[in-house]
Amino acid sequence: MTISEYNTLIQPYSDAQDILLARLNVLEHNLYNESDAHPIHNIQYRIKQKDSIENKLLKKEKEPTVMNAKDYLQDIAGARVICYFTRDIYSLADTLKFQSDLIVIRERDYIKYPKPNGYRSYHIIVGVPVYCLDGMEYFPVEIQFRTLSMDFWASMEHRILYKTKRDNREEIAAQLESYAATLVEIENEFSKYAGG
Ligand code: 0O2
Repeated sequence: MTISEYNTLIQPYSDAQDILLARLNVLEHNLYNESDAHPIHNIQYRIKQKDSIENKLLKKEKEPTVMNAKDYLQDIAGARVICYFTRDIYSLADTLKFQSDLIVIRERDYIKYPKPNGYRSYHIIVGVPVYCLDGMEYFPVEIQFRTLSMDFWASMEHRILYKTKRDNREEIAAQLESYAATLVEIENEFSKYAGG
């Protein structure tokens, strides 16, 4: 895909991402208006780079074209919402799911069902209506909800092991899995002090 094709491709995804970020901010204000207990620590977001889109399509054994990007990738727009506690994640996600103009495309709850390597996070792909001159189309935005400790673990694992080749992989993986369990315990302890 050319740079110009890439720029045209990502525009509506970027619009969908902006709409969703605005929704999340409004939700946070409405849900927690009266208290100081803001549930969101920070939000990161990105639009997938051209190289990354092409590589992901090739990995899926698809030609790296604009059409295939639209058909096969649902994480061109992505946001990572870092919360303090797990209960905040479910309150935000549940409220988001009730917004009648959004559609839930896919949900993966790696908090209730962590991955065998210890990865924990709640993923939801939401279809956001984007209106343009020739009508409305839903564009997917992938949201990863994580607590601070889940994000700490996932960021480290991403750096150390995820998609990397290492000789002593199994040994490191076992260590990281045990750290994930320790972090769950620590997070539960912190939660007790915040009314959880
Ligand atoms: P990157 O480098 O973060 O962009 P797909 O539907 O094809 O996107 P999948 O695996 O079916 O991929 O979807 P899933 O399980 O919802 O995971 C999507 C994203 O979650 C990954 O994106 C990672 O960001 C994150 N993730 C999933 N599993 C792990 C894990 O074990 N460790 C870490 N650190 N992150 C994970 P990408 O595109 O794979 O990677």
